[in-house]
Amino acid sequence: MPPLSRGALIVIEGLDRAGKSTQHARLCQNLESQGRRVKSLRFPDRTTPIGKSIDAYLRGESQQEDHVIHLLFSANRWEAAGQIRSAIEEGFTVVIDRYHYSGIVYSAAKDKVDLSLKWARDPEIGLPRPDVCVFLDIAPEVAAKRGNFGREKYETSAMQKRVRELFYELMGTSDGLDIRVVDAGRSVEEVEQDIIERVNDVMEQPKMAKPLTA
Ligand code: T5A
Ligand code: NA
Repeated sequence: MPPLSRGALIVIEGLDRAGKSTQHARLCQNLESQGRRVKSLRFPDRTTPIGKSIDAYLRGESQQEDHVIHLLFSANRWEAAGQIRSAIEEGFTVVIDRYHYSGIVYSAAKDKVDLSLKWARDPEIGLPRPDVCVFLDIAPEVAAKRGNFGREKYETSAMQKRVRELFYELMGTSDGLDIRVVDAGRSVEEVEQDIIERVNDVMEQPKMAKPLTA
């Protein structure tokens, strides 16, 4: 393992119940067992004051106007942006469970004329840009059969179908350059192995920790 001047920024993305948190935990362990210092984060971070508002909204305990909740999700990332940047500079590999990709796609999936992918992306400009985003792809029907589906706000078949379409639309933009698709409909171990391969590809030469651009 060659020494890195900076750590890599890795994101795990996908539909609800695609297995992100399961794979996020395994990836952190795998990277640690390679001898790397790892910092693990997730969005939404439900522990901050903004995160608590998001949590109440997702659980149906409070209402938010669609643009407002979008900006709260984005603000929740900006709260952590400085921490992410310093960790990378200190040589930590930062692994995040959901990031701005979810932020953009879930809001745009509401299909409001004034809530386009572009509108949704603008508040994210300037956040640390990932070296790689592994997108766990799964058919919404398969995801819906996994544990606890349907508990939170966006866990309906119509919403998940639209979210998946928009993830593919996003892959056709500059964000797509960072995305690697992994078939998440297989066993936990098969998905894990695929993720390690995708991540190892970029680990040797992480990019220059650039911010997201317009
Ligand atoms: N959101 C999020 C926005 O709208 N804007 C934003 O900016 C952000 C960041 C909450 C919601 O917020 C939205 C998106 C979401 O709708 P969350 O807190 O990440 O986001 O959601 P969670 O409920 O924590 O996570 P998910 O529902 O997305 O589940 P995961 O993490 O994808 O799946 P996981 O690993 O918990 O697994 C789910 C179940 O499947 C099993 C697991 O054991 C578990 O029971 N499983 C498998 N079963 C079979 N085969 C496999 N390969 C399996 N892998 C896991
Ligand atoms: Na999760």
